Amino acid sequence: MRRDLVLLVTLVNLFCLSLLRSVHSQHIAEEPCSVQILVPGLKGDAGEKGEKGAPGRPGRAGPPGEIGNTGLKGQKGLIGRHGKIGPIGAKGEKGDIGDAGPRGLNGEPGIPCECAPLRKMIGEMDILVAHLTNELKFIKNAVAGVRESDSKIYMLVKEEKRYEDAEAYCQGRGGHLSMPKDETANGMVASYISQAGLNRVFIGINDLEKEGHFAYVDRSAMTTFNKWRTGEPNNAYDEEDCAEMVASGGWNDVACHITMYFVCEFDKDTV
Ligand code: GN1
Ligand code: CA
Ligand code: CA
Repeated sequence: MRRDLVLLVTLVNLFCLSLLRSVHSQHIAEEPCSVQILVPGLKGDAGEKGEKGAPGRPGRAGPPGEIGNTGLKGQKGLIGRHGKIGPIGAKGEKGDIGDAGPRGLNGEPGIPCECAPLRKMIGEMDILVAHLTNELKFIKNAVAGVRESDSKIYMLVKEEKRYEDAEAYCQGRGGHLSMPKDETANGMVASYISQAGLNRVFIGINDLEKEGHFAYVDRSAMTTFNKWRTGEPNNAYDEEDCAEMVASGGWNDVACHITMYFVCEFDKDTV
């Protein structure tokens, strides 16, 4: 500090000296400044303790603290508002049948009648209906086409029957299963079945009365004419007592219990 003061005084003296030189050149008589050398005195006694100062300014904001622990789960919220109505769902499966409803009121009393005669009449009508149904089939077969020779009418029946039932069917209409007794008659029946696209039909020949002795179904004797296929009749399996015609016109003995279509014949005289 003291050295600073000495430096200051020296600077002031230099300043005055330069100022004097300037004034002298302008002929001014007065001295423009006087210099006093100031020297610091001795250090005084310690002063009384000052009053407490005003509070300092707030410090700078500290760095952010670490992330705290997860807080406790909050309380359950209030019930939300109703959502919008959803789209119409797919149709469900049909449910089970419901329980039977309560029993209805009793009906009006019926009209008294004698039921036995009515039941009998209904039974007779049923038989009549069955008969008419069969006749209708017969007519359909006839309309489908019959074959005629000079003396006979042949009719193919496309209903599968056993031999005896087939013969009963033909007899029921005044005829028999067809009994070809010459080449012409046999050829007519053969072409009839082959044109119908069939392979076999029952014809009216059997050895039911005596094994190995074939006769026509009307019991007329088989004379010279026959159309047995080679090796027939053979009574195969010891059970063949009836006869079929195949599409070629040949005959074969077969079991009577099998079923197949058949051909009836009717005498023109009796039809
Ligand atoms: C047939 O079933 P199978 O083939 O032994 C026929 C017999 C004939 C035989 C000729 C129901 O017997 O009548 O004699 O072929 N049986 C039937 O081979 O058509
Ligand atoms: Ca036989
Ligand atoms: Ca046979």
